[in-house]
Amino acid sequence: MPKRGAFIVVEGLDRSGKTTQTSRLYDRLSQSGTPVKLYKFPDRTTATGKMIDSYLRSQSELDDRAIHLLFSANRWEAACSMIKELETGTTIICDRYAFSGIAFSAAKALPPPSSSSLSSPDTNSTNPSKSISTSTLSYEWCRAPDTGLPAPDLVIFLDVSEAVAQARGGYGQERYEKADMQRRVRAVFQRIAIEFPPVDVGRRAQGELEGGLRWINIDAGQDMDKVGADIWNCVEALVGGVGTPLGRLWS
Ligand code: NYM
Repeated sequence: MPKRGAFIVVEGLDRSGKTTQTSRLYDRLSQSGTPVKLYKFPDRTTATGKMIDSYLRSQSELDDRAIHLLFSANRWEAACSMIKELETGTTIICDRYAFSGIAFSAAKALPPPSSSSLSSPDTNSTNPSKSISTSTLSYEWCRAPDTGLPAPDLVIFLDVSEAVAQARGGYGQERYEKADMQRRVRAVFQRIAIEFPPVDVGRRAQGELEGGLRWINIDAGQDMDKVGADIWNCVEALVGGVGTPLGRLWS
């Protein structure tokens, strides 16, 4: 059976350097002759993406559940093409995916990080004027709409401290780009990471990375070239393609 392309997701908080690192990785792979495609979610060019963009820029208001489902629909719109590309041998690099979906939505239902508990009910929505409690934005609820999407082979989480993120020029103008929200998002990302078996990056043999989703944290506070080298160290074993069938999320 010919090998399929590898599916590699890069996740992280805002200001973690994902966009820089995914485009560098894309360039490196294409220069080495690997068929590769770069995706970025949200894809703001589609119909759902335009609604998401307007929400993120605070030009429109949406219920927390409605925006969560739009982010998921935005991925589902691309799922068929992604599956075809992977199965015909193209490697996919993806800047954010369903893990951001869970992290940013479930974070809205968390209490302030100092007393953080992922099972606590919400008292602190990003939009307190809403009549329906955001306590329904549970971790499980946020995970559900992405069930069945193609599962990545590898998630690289670019881990950046609040101090480093702030030193990079602070957060931008978009919704969620606030220190308190980012702390909550980080807590949910940590909750997601513990669901996956740890990977010893030093033993990054292909066999170890194949056959199920793996999650790797990389210190994104380092020099940009060092972060790129650490990413390459994880990805290299998958560059020749993957011999196991493409998985589906949360199964
Ligand atoms: N975001 C991104 C979500 O809230 N849910 C999602 O499913 C995804 C993919 O959108 N603050 C948030 C995270 C970011 C924002 O992302 C836009 P970017 O990478 O800044 O364009």
